[in-house]
Amino acid sequence: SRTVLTFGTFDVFHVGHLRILERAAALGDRLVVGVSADELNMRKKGRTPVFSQAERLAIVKALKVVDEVFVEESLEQKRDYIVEHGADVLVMGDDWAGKFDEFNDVCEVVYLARTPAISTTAIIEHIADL
Ligand code: C2G
Repeated sequence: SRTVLTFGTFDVFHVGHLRILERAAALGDRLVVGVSADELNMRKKGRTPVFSQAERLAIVKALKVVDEVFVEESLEQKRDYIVEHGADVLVMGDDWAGKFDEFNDVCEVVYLARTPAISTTAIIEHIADL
């Protein structure tokens, strides 16, 4: 059986998030998702997510296409996470294209196209402008 692993913040969960998880799941038999810790998000994007890591984990975990979730504590632990979860495929959105090719020695690395015209930032701005 083929295990697929992907990572993300999944803050203010939207259809772009859903689509990438569906497409990731279709690449194997089991989908594992590393949801970034609040603390990692501060470092990555310079702001606290709207939804806490416990809330973001609960949402992602409840999805039909997701088999397992864990907290991604740091970007530097990617290789450990891949090995630990027995991932055969690492899937990332193409905003990360090329960035994880170094893991090609332990698993297949696939970048999927992002869903156009939707993002957490755009949603936050839309709501702020209402
Ligand atoms: N995504 C997408 N289409 C969008 C928006 C997001 O396909 N319109 C994808 C991203 O490419 C990513 C996933 O949804 O693969 C989660 O997006 P983010 O929450 O923005 O996650 P990110 O900050 O890229 O986290 O270890 C790496 C990071 O934790 C990845």
